[in-house]
This record gives sequence, structure tokens and C-alpha cells, in this order.
Amino acid sequence: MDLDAVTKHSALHAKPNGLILQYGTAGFRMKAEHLDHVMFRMGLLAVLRSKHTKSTIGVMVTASHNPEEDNGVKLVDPLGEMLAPSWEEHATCLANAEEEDMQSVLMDISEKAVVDLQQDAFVVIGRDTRPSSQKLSQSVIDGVTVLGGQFHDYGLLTTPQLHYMVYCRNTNGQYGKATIEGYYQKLSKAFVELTKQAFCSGDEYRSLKVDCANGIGALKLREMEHYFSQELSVQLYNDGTTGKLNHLCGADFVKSHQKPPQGMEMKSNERCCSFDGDADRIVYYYHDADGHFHLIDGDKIATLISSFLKELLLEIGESLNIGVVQTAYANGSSTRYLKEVMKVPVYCTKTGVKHLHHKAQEFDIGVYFEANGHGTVLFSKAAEMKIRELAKELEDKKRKAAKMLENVIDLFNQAAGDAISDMLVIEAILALKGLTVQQWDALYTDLPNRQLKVKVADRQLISTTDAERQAVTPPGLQEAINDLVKKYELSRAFVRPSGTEDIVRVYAEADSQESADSLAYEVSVAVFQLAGGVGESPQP
Ligand code: G16
Repeated sequence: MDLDAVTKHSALHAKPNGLILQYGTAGFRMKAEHLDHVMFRMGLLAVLRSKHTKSTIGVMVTASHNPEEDNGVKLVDPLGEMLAPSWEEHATCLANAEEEDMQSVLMDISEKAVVDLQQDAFVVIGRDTRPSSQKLSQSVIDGVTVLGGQFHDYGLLTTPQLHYMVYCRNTNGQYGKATIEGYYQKLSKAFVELTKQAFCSGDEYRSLKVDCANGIGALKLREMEHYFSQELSVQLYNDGTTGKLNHLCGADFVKSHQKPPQGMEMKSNERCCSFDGDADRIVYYYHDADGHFHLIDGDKIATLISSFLKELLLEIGESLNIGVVQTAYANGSSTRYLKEVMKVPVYCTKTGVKHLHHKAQEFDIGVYFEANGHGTVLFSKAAEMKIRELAKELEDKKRKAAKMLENVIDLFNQAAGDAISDMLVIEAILALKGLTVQQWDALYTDLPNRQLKVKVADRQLISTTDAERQAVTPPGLQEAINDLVKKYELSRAFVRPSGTEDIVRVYAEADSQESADSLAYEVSVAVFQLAGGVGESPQP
């Protein structure tokens, strides 16, 4: 490790005075102009992580659903998962180190993590379409090269595509080819094979409107669409040619405001969906004949997928165990439906796909989705082998079901939640089951809910327990929430500090929209008063 070279180059990527950052829900995020030093340093860290794991590591430059002026960085571990928690601490130390301490912090990480410094390192890099992303990804490359690491810059990619590349490279191509064509071919082949089996191939199933949040999803879906256009035609909205990234559009906007994105032309009962800024989340929606907006979020996506998988397993007579993983944001009706009607075990983890992914690995088939539309399905190696064997051995209807499962395995991005892959899975399932969007929506009725944001001086004052469902500090906050919840029927509420934005999130649900809105407002006032609210106080 040439530490003098690190010092020299680090000075060119100087840390702004007094800036303290924390590796959050999905890496570092803030205004792009403050991130140059973080990118350089994450390039250094990726090299150490690569040496330590003797594998390729990924660095994605994106701030996903955040406004265009923000940026961020996500590190991707060898099997395409999020960076291991113990290394998140190293990332935070390195990002906050003063210039004169850079050498000692790097040595300290290498010693604590037992990094073999003689080992080669390889890092792959991707970026989203933000104006700041290209320059910031160059800073990552500077960090990688100064520590002697090799790299491949994929340029513009969705976040899940970078996760896929890392997974492919570290399994010597067994998971797929580590090129953008490899990704398109693998997913489209599985999708085309699956939809071939559909009985209902009427026009109704063949067209979908996609709001791309004015982000990278538009570029990549355009590149990919000709691979499957015989089976599904996609019409792209908010494709980045005129609008601003994530502004009044995208999955986060649609989910949190519970209304359609700007620019989308919706006819009644037409199936529409929205990606977020880096295309790792998806939500569906439609207008009914009376013009009412219906949102189909991650919870209903998880329900559709798990019921389809259960049916296929029943058909082939295999008792592989399925588990569904959610977070505290999951609508109470979805959890009840999964447990009581579908009889599948449901688990709740903290927010952040890294937590859900980890829990989902405990099952033969782990289905995980956050209500915001971030999720995928994981198949254990043993389950995958079994299904592939059965697809060869079984006969007739059973063989057909096993083959479908095999294609489903290939169609899911098992490294990370992926809007494009999830969209194709959902479209295939709807076609195969002959379901309209309304029939899908009618599986259960969501409890009315509301999400709000509260600005406080220091959001870390709020700490939580029980998968974020209970506030531990500041004193008195949980008691206040408990008292407010008692005023409403079928109600629930919780608060937690966001790990991607400088705000506190408030979630409430109740028996009517009026009650959910009112409960969310009252809880916001409690947060504002007890946790040091700043600026204008919450408005009803
Ligand atoms: C990231 C995480 C998600 C999380 C979301 C919001 O999404 O990957 O798991 O739900 O942030 O997190 P928070 O509530 O802590 O702000 P994305 O799509 O922005 O990368």
C-alpha cells in the first residue's frame, strides 16, 4: 500500500471542514457537492474489501429516490448483496477521517479486518443519470487506482444491474454473463419462456405504461424492450428527455403521495407502474371507472408472487418452505392476509433491503418486499437444484410447473430488488393466471394509511427497537404515540429516523383515511415537540 500516494491524492479530494457522515440505510447520501472526498475514499475502501474477500466488489454512484441535487454511493459485496455491517463501520470511519489521519485509518482497517495487502483487487463501477454522477464516479476510480486496484467502469447502469454484474463475476459466469447484453438476454429468455405458457394472451396483458422517474430505468428499458416486445409492449413516461429526476414522479412519489406521477396518461382500468430513480423499486397502480386512484404497492406484489409460487409448489408436490419478509411499513391487511389466508410465515425486519435480504436467506424460498416496492425473491442453492432436477424428471403438468419455477428463478434478480426484473415477473404472473389489475388489487383491501416527514435538528435523537415499531428515545415519545393510537380504530403508528434523508418518518394507519391522516398529523406534532423539531411545525 503506497500510503504517500494516498496522502497526495487525498488532498485533491479534500474533506469539507466539520462534515460528519454516517453510512445510512443504503450507503452515504447528501448534496452532491459535498461528496467528492467520500467517493475517493469509497474507492479506497472497495480495494481493501476486494483484497479481504478475494472477490470483485461493486461501487454504485446514485442517490436513488432522492432529489436530483443529491448523490450517494452504495457498495456491493461479492454475491451482489449490500456491504456487510462490520464494513459499514469502516466506511463511516474512513469517510470522516481528517486528512492527516488517512494513513493510520487505512492501516487500522486493514489490521482489524485482517486484509492481505499483497492480494489483487478488482472493483466494478456503475452510475445513474444525475448530472453529478460522472465526475463522482471518476473520484471513485481515483481511489481505486491509487491503491493499485484494477477496475471496470460500466458507466450508466441501474443499481440492480451493477449488483448482477458483481454476482456474475464472482461465480465465474455461473449466475449469468457479466455484460449488459448478458443481463438482457438472461431475463428476456426466462420471461419469453414463461409467458409462452400463458393461456390468456389477449391484448389486455400485452401493454404496460411505465413511469421511469426521469432516471436510468428509462435508458435501460429502451435498450432492453426489443428483446421481449413480442410478449409485452411498454410505453415509457418520464423518460428523462424533459423532466427532472424524481420530481413529481417515480415510485417514491407515487407511494408516498398516493397519486399518479405527473405526465402519465392513465385511462380507466389500465395497468401502470413506476420505477424509482435507480430502478430498484417498482409500484403498480390504476384508475378505476369512477376515476379513483388505486395503488398496488410492495405488499401486494409480495402477495401475488408468494401465492403464485405456492400454487406451483403444490402442483409439483414439493414442500419447500416459503417465508415472507416485510418491514413495519407493511400494511396491516397484507400481513393478516399472508398469515391467515395464505398461511405463510411472515417476518418483520428493520427498514433497508440489507436486513430483509439477510432474513430471506433463511428459507428455501424467501420472498421479501418493502411496502415502497423494493424487493425480490431468493431461492436457496438446494431449492434451486431440486427444482432444476424436477424440471427434467417430472412429466406432464408437474413438469410444466417445475419448468415455470425454473424460469422464475432465472427471471428474478437474486442479488437485489430490481424494478425491471420484478416488472417482468409480475407481468408474467398476471398473464399466466389470467388476472386483471383490479382482480389482483382485490386480493385484500389496504388499511388507509399516511406517511409524513418531520424536520428535526438531530434525527439521531430518535432511537427505536422491535424492528423500528417502538421509539426508545427521546423520553415520552412512545407513551405519546401509544395515547394517540388509542383514539382511533384499527390503528397503528410508529416513527423512525430516515437513513437516506435528513428527516424523521412518521407512519400511521387506521380504519378510515380521515383517521389515518389525523393520527399521522398528531404523531408528527408529538415528534416535533419532543424530538427538537425545526422550521414550520406540522400542519393538519
Ligand atoms: C433505500 C433502501 C430501502 C429503504 C429506502 C428508504 O432505498 O435501499 O431499503 O426503504 O432507502 O430508507 P429510509 O426510510 O431509511 O430513508 P433507495 O431506493 O432510496 O435506495
